[in-house]
Amino acid sequence: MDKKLFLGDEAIAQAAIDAGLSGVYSYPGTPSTEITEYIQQKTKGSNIHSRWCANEKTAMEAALGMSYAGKRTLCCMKHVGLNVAADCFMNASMSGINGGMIILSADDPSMHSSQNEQDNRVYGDFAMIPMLEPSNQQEAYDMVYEGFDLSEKLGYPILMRITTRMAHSRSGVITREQKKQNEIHFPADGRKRYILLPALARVRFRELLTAQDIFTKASEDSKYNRYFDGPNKKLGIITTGIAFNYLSENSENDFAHPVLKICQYPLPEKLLEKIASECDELLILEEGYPFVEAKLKGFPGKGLVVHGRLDGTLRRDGELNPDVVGRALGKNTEQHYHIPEIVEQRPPALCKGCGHRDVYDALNEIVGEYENAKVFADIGCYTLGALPPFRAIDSCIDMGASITMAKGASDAGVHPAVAMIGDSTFTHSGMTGLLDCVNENANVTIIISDNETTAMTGGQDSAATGRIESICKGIGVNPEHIRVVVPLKKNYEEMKKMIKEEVEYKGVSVIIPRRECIQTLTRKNKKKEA
Ligand SMILES: Cc1ncc(C[n+]2csc(CCOP(=O)(O)OP(=O)(O)O)c2C)c(N)n1
Ligand code: SF4
Repeated sequence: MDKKLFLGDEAIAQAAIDAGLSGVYSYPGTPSTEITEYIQQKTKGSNIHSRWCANEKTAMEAALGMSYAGKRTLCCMKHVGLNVAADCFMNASMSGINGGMIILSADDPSMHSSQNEQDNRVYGDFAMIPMLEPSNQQEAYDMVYEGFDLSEKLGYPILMRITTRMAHSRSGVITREQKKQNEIHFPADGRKRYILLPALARVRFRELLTAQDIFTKASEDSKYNRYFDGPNKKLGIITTGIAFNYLSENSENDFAHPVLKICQYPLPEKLLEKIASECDELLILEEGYPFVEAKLKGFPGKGLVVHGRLDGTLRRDGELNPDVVGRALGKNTEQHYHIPEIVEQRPPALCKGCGHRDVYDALNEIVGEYENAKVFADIGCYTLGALPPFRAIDSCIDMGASITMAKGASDAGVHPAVAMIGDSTFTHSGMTGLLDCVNENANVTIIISDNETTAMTGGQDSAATGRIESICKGIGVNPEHIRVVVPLKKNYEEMKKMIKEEVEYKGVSVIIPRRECIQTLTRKNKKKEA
């Protein structure tokens, strides 16, 4: 046993390694990225798979394949990544697993670095699989360490949901003994479970429905779901995940009211019945959507008075913190956790010398010549082209949407319809959209701004490096309209001319401005010097 100071993400990663992990399959996304990076660092040279995947769907499918072979596997992503992996996710709840499988979703309430604040507990509920939601870093470690056993015992993947502060704050964590990896072994009833033909899937779905009582019993018996008695029963408080920490910060040694701490789902019905019958009213403290609150409002025949995000006791959006929780408890809390003005007012910007800057300067000049030009952008550093001084883009919806939105707009008659996408985003989910464009010879100009890395999430390897031209050719783009340029001031006129020519070309064209991200380049150079 060792005590270490860990980020939540690091605690999860270390626990997976200690629990006999054979492979982590992930695509980067804040606040989940550090889990895979930690495993990459700590297991270099070992037989544990840790290379980044092309997207979250390929990651989850590979993880399911490893689990099929009997080994323990972890699959990590940010919350919106689960939308991409949802097809596999929903169907993995039908097939079940063989080797223990934990799917880690890092949600981002308050949208510190995301385009929405979806609460992925809804997905766990949707797929009807057990979920874990730690209240602190030690629990995150323990849940993962024991979670593979739980997954193997129940026969289903486990969804573990964390939020930004859990991922990115530190605490002392006691680690446990290293377990051996599982040997390869196959499921005895493999073909009945993993071939989801309708006749077999119907059987599996009934089994999943039957398993719900077992999952609920596991929640009721779980050490992570705890009832704490308190003297004032006018109010009972239910917390989920990290909200328990925030409540504890607002409490003296003991709780003034009964508290039900929920960190394992499905909801522990008996414990809920206990607190509902003992207390006059309930206050629900949960990070994200009013997930528990909404279920309790419909609790059959109880007529419960339930306070939370739905009745305005807490804000409907945004993350919780100890102050927000204090105010919901009726305390006049000072705002300890306000954002310093100097930070709040600093807008994000592309780094000085970034290649995306040169691309936007040239693009702005060319599209400025057309009345109805639209630039459909995507997700990455280049999304910052939305802000001054560039104001160069008209959309950013989800990874890959630039190419397909440009196609749809072009179908509607927009010209020029330009897509602006990064290299990693292109291989994540832009390639299939390019195929749609090629199949219909859509009149679109696609700029794949290639900085040879996944810069926005910290410079992870990009699956596209060294192969964008061949991918485009393979998909069927006319090689004459695959153009490469180095986005530097000295090539500015050449870049403008290229964009103009391809915008005027009636068909699919791809322009690849290629220059390494200066941040990754600087890091590489520093390493060389050291
Ligand atoms: C579905 C999904 N997965 C992951 C992310 C996190 N994320 C945002 S941008 C990005 C990749 C950016 O890389 P690239 O397209 O190469 O552009 P760059 O930042 O390098 O300019 C990632 C992984 C996300 N927003 N959505
Ligand atoms: S990190 Fe790299 S890609 Fe992102 S803005 Fe800075 S230089 Fe550009």
